[in-house]
Amino acid sequence: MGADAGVAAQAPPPAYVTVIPRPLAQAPERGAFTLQPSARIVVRSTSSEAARVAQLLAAALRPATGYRLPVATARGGDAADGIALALTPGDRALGNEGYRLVVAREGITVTAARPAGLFYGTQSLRQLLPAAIEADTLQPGPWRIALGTIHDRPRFVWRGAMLDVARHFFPPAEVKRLIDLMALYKLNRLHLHLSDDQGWRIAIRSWPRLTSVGGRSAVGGGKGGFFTQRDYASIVAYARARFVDVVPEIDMPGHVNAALTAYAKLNCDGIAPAPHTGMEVGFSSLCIRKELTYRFVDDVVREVAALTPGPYVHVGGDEASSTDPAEYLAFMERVETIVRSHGKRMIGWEEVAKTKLRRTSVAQHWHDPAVAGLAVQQGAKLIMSPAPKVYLDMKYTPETRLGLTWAGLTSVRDAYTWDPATQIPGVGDRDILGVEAPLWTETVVTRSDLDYLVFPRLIGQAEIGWSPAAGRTWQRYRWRLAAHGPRLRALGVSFYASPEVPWR
Ligand code: TNX
Repeated sequence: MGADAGVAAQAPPPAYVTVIPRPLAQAPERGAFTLQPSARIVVRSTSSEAARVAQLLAAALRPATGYRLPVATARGGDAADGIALALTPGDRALGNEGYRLVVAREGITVTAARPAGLFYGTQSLRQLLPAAIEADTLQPGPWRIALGTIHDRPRFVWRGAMLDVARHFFPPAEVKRLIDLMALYKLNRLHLHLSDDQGWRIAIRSWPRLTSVGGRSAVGGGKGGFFTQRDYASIVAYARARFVDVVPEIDMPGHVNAALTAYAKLNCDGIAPAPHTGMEVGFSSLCIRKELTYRFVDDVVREVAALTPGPYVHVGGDEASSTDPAEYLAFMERVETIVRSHGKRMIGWEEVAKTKLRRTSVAQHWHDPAVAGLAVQQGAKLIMSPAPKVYLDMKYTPETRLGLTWAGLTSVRDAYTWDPATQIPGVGDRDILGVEAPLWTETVVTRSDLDYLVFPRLIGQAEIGWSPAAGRTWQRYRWRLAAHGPRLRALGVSFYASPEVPWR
């Protein structure tokens, strides 16, 4: 804690201040609760989801503490010297994701109306413990938690990250690790960009060459890779257990070179192009006037929708500069109908807002506020991913060894100091589902590359998506973020230690 340990006793314990995303309300008190080796986690509910939240908490705390932390189910009663998770479905005040966390001398209680809220309460609890709690080996403790109360609920329902597995492939274990890190910061949507010019990354049973041929390329000539449907289902289940919905994206009608290499018949001229291993965009298109194209789209969307418990399928629609503009509009409208016919709602990048959009569809703003605004004019909602603020693949500084610069340089401060409700004239909170930070992977090959660009900027996006805009300042945030340095190190995250932040 360094200098802060000397701060007068009436100052709030740093632990509460440093919880990210900043909770709606918090009241630290003097004193601390110490987690004992005999502590239990008690679930006051018969919900199996609540029990699973308790198991995840126990699994998170066991390695560093070495405690057994048995999970017990009890009606009423208290969790003397332990942690109680109480589901109170009647108590709707905190919504679907809110929670109340009370750290008292006698024990800790998390209360929520829904299991997601319990889960988020336990994530705040992790952050109130010393950073060493995140180590995967036994640590000395003691495991003290400052007394106090947190009352919390998110501003937006959509708090997302996107991973492009098409430019470079990341196997299921890496995706699950990212899900774990997202969950710690209460992010709840993982958008997977599953296909692009350089590779097709999800097995489609009715079109097997998409992966057997289209999956074998990557930017820079790497070996590529793909998810079997089983791999993909295991990612979806892992995410779901952590209250993250996976949003699959199949990009069309542009960004399809990998599919076109796999099936010559999808090309207007019937000739398959060579695999693409460069970084340029905008040169490929599905053949809009072939009926086969719509059979292809229907098959792909059907199989992807069947693997998707969440309500959305993302169909890209961006940068279709090799598609005739009128044909683009007709194509996207048909695609929206196909997505709906498989029981899902369509998301597209903002360009889809140029078409006649249903109110249940969603556009993702990345580049042009005027185009994104067309979606809101049609009654559809927006996901906010303005590139200069949230694109995790932009360099931090000119010296950053990875990343691109087309949207500018994005320092940790730049990534934090923006608000979703002030990006597009006339577009406010009620038009916005939330925030999503994409990692495009043209320059990202390894786990440490990924860590370096994603962290710490994603943590700031998590706060923007969850916390009230009022009272968010860079000066306070940089100090609070600094406290996450030891935590990220304990988690093995090779974050960019930006000099803008007074890291501990
Ligand atoms: C733009 S954002 C793209 C991607 C690139 C990215 C690189 C968007 C909808 N399209 O194809 O990977 O820039 O930053």
